[in-house]
Amino acid sequence: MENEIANWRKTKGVLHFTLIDPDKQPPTEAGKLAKAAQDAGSDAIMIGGSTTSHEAADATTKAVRESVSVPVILFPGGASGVSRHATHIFFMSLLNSTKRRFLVEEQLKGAMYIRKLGITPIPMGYILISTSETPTTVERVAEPDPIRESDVEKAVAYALTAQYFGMQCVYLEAGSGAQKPVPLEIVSAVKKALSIVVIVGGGIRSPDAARQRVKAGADVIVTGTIGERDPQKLIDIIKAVKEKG
Ligand code: 1GP
Repeated sequence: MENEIANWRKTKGVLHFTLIDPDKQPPTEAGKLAKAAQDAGSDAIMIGGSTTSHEAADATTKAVRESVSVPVILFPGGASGVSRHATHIFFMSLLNSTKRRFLVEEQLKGAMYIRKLGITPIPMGYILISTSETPTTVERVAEPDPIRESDVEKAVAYALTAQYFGMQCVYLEAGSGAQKPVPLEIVSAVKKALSIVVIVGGGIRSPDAARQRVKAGADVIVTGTIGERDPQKLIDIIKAVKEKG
């Protein structure tokens, strides 16, 4: 299987992906948000949420695909998030979930359908880092084996597990709307230990927060919430991600 995400990283440098949650706006609005993100320099649009229905995911993916030319990558909370309108799908296992459903069951439900639709899967190890006192939605749903901010070695062990499973990338996730992003110590320790692509997201709301995580070794920065609230901030964050050295 071709490693597209590593190829994008090689040719385009550090990447920025924009996450759109189908539950947060109607499809036409999602299309406009995606277009604005693409115009601001975002390299791909991700579509997903922890509680999204198939109808919402499908309609939003269609509207986004019609609005942009960058890859449209599904980031599903489960098999219901699969849509034929996407170009790619993160075929992901939530490695520190304690629920079999998020480790392999939803994937099993979606696999045959993905083959039939011909969407390109990007195998990904998804790792939740608990940075906030109030659990984020994804934490409430996934009931993770907790990785706290100081559990650097535990985070590295999970990330290595993803690499040894043969996954193409690892996603260090603080959760959408997290009070604090993934700590720099975890980003840099994971980057040092791994040779696969390192994606970092959740709670990144300033150019500085993005820049620091790129310096720590992130290959891809994901933002969601900020693009909905403050389009100018999104432009500044993407600029920071794309700064050289
Ligand atoms: C969530 O990492 C993404 O999966 C984006 O999080 O909405 O906090 O930017 P934010």
